[in-house]
Amino acid sequence: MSTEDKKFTRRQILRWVGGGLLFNATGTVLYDPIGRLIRPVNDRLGEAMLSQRLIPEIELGDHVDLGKLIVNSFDGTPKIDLANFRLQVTGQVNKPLRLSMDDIRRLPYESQITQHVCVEGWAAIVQWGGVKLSDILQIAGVKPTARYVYFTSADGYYESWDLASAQHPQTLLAYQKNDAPLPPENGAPLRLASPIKLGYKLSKWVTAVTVTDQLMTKRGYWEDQGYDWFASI
Ligand SMILES: Nc1nc2c(c(=O)[nH]1)N[C@H]1C(S)=C(S)[C@@H](COP(=O)(O)O)O[C@H]1N2
Ligand SMILES: [Mo]
Repeated sequence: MSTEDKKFTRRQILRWVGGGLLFNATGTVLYDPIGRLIRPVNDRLGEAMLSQRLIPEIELGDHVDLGKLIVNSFDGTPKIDLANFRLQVTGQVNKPLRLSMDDIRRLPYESQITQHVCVEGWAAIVQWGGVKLSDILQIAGVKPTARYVYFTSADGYYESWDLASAQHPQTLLAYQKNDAPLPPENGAPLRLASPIKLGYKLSKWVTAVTVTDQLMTKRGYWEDQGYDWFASI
């Protein structure tokens, strides 16, 4: 038997054992064609364990400074007509919303200094200012059946989050960065900022927030190319 054959056979056995899932030696799922089978269990565990934990705020000091975000956009900075911009909040909510930036600026302001972590191997300490996503969700009134929140962006980027992470008190829709208005390349007028999720979960140029009771096949721009969906830090 050649090495190739052996590998193939081992893989097949792993597949048979896993019932369609491919595990490595530590039991981590490497290949999961059905997803639904194991995901709900992991999600709920993750939601319970990680989503409500508060991340300590970073204190700036002698050796801790605000950092510089490396602009990371899959398709450049989209043009957004700010005068006519409205954030749409729809789906499983009692009261769908269309909010202008003036509406959003009138909501309670929240500021936090947290670390942005990109899977590509860089991180930056950032001061974010904006509104808690949970405040907006509360105004819209999330229905009891709701479990996920989808984010649509002006550049075609899309993301989905579990509801608990979206409602985390440190998950913001930010319009300000490092004590200045949020620059266009970093997601103006509105982007997600949260210390509980990796950079790719933090959608820039958010135009719509859609509350759902299930996860769709398209779960996120990078997730659909193999990156982890929960993406907790
Ligand atoms: N709409 C949109 N949001 C996005 C991205 C993108 O390409 N488009 N890239 C993500 C990635 S991978 C990272 S690390 C951060 C980078 O944010 P920054 O460009 O403000 O540093 O934005 C995230 N949000
Ligand atoms: Mo990233």
